[in-house]
Amino acid sequence: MAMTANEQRQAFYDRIAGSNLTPLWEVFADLISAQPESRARPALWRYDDIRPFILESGGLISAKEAVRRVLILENPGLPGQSRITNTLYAGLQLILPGEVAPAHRHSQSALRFIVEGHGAYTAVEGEKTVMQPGDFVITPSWTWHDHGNESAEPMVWLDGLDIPIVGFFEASFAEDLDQDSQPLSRPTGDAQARYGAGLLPMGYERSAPTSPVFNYPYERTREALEKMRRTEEWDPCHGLKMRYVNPVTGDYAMPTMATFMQLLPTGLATAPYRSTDGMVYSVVEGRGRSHVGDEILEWGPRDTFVIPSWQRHRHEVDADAVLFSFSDRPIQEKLGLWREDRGNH
Ligand code: GTQ
Repeated sequence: MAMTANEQRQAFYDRIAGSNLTPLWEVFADLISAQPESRARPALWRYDDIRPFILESGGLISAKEAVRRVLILENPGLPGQSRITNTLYAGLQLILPGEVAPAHRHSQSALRFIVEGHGAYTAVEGEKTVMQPGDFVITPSWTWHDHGNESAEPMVWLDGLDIPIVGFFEASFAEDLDQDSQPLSRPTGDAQARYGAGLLPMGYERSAPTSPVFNYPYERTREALEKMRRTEEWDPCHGLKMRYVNPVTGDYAMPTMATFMQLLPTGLATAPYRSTDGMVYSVVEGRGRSHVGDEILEWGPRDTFVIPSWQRHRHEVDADAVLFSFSDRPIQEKLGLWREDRGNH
């Protein structure tokens, strides 16, 4: 019996598979889609729902034994992959009074966004910074960092790392320091004074692509938003949205992850928006909801939510909202890939 065209093709595919060959035409539409087709889903983690689990993890393992005691926020569309978007990792890290998360360094860049607690510290390259809710703290690629809690309360922060990106490039290196806490060589506040006061030391040149400021305190960010709101210049899609910058270059504070803080006033309903960078949000203040496709994410203080790449969304605000967010936008922009779509086009 003569083979059908399909059978002929399949037999051909089977034969060439032995030579590590496969036909493009069978996979073309998957490889080169007309539009982004994220497998990630919109999702929200209500802090009140998951806080008990975070605290429970504190009774199961110490920060030292765990190295980092973190519950990973896994996108429900990407199970088992330790990622919140296709390119980004996020987790909630707990450090209890008296604990130390031992010093290590790795190729992956990390951001911390403080969610609960007061006064724990992160040490980065010989300087400690004390953290408060709403602070944005950076540990650049390949810098030694350890965390400790000398306060009387548990501290929880959102970790954002470029783990899937570094994994994609197969460029991961990591090592542990031979002591839990790194030696300190600079007083607390040194980086802030040197690089974060609208001044730079004469002759200062920086080769690293990450901002030398490693704590952007919420107090200052919040005050900037509050002063700016008086002009009532609201962007229809974003309200009042600011990006964190590297003061040396004016670029994003980190080379792989963009970070933002935005203020959305009570009663605002934003215009539909989408962009090619999937966004992770942490709610600092206020209440509202985000409509993402058919889903509605109802958010309040300390909640985390994610909007995948190219999913049209809009926000409705019940009470003055302050939202921190991060995405892979710097990389996409450098590669000429980033796109946005404002409104309903
Ligand atoms: O604090 O260094 O959530 O290395 C994942 C990996 C946190 C950290 C994470 C890490 C860290």
